[in-house]
Amino acid sequence: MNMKRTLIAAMATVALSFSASAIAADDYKLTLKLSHVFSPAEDLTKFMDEVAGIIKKKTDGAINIQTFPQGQIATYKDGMEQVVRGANFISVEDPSYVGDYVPDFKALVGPMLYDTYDEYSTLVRNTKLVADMKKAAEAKGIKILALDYVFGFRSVITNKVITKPEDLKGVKLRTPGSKLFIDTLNAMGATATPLPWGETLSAVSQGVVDGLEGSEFTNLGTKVYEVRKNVALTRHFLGTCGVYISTQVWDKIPAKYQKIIADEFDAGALRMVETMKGKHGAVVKELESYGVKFNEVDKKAFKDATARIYKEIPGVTPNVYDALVGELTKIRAAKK
Ligand code: X3X
Repeated sequence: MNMKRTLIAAMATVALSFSASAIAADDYKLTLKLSHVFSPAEDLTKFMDEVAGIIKKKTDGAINIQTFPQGQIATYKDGMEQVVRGANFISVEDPSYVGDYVPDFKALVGPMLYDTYDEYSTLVRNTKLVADMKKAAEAKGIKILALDYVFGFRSVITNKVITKPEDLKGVKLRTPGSKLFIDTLNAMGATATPLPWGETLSAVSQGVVDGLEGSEFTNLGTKVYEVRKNVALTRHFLGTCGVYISTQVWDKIPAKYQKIIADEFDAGALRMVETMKGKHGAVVKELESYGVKFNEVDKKAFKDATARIYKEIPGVTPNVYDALVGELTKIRAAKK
């Protein structure tokens, strides 16, 4: 009789604990602040707002992601620090900022590496090389939800016509404060001048800098064309953002909500890649209608000038550049 009572008591305890966790999951609510520097007119902003809305709907309001565009709250390195410190915060930044914690991410988005959006997206989604990088980021407290919110190749935007590295001598170009960007634009021959995006257009207008580097989508979305008319098609970086959350915060989110969050940020990036591929031609035409001129450059000269960057990244895994090129070669061959 005692055995039976003990068994019934144990089953009741288990049932209660299950129902408690079920109630806990149903009562679970989390508000996250999502921060980036893009303007309301830019696609990245629209995609972040869209994904946040879908997640809120699919979790019946349990996961409330408040989006803060245009650098309203912490961005760039400061935003990444919020993530690493375990704040209820999502940072949307270039993967080179993850590189401050896992240096190989600087090589992942290094200069003159990619020819298409798709090959980068395939690389970051389907290779063990990048999967291992993501694990290394988690060991540093950074859960990566996406890496391919692509917003176009970044080129040099000035009034002076630029075709080769020598043309950039003495030319001050605004870059984001990422050391990878600063070192790369200096290697290209320019004088890199780091500024947050919010100060960039006024600095260009006032002649504090001679120009900047950015994509056609940035050019159109933030009206760079009103202050600079020449784009030298260096395509030195693929403009892309990753989406990062603290592992401490992530691990406390119930699994059913983790899946929705991960799936929707993942799907949003794929939608954005397709959207940007489809829009690029029209964006170039619209910029040309505003008087913007595009010119080809000596790509080999810029590639040679920036090759040393991969060897100079402190703490980078030896031969990671060769490993990236090896994966890209396989991806390109598979597409043929
Ligand atoms: O960290 C995210 C990107 O690197 C931001 O690049 P940035 O600071 O040149 O801004 C791009 C613009 O499109 C923002 O409006």
